[in-house]
Amino acid sequence: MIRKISYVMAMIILIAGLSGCSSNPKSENKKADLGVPADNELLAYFKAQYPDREPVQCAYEDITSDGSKDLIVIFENEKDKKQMCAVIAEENEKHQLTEPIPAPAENQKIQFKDIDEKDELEFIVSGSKNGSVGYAIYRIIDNRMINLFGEGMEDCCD
Ligand SMILES: [Ca+2]
Ligand SMILES: [Ca+2]
Repeated sequence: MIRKISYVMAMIILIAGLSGCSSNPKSENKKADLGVPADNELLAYFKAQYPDREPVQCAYEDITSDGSKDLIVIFENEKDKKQMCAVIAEENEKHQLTEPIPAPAENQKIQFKDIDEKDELEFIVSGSKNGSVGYAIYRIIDNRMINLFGEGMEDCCD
C-alpha cells in the first residue's frame, strides 16, 4: 500500500515537473536589451525613484565631463508615452535626474558623439513613430537635456 502511494506521488511529481517545463513562459526572453546590465547602479536608482516608469533603452557614459559615467534612460511613463531623462552620477548616491522630455515612440537608439570635440560628450537620440523618423543631438547644460540640433523629432516623439 505504502509502495503504491509513493509510486503515485512519484508520478505526480514527474508529471508536474514536465508540465512545468513545457509551459515555461517564453515572454521572459522577449524583453529587448536595455543597453546596460539590469544591475546598473544608476538604473537601479532611476527605478527606485520612479517605479511607474518602465525603462526601454539606456546608455551609460560620462556626459557631464566630470569623470563619472551617467545614464540616459528612455522610458515609458504612466500614460504609456515615451520620455527620456538622464541620471547624472553624483558622489554619495546623490544622483540628479534631469527633467523628462519627449522621446521617440519606437526604434529608439542612443549614440555618443563629441560633435565639437570639446567639453561635454554630446549624444544623439533617434527613433521613429508610424514610419516617421527623427533624431536630435543633445548636451547636458545646467542639469537639463538640451536639444542642440535635430530633424523630425516632433514627428517621431510621443
Ligand atoms: Ca558624469
Ligand atoms: Ca562636446
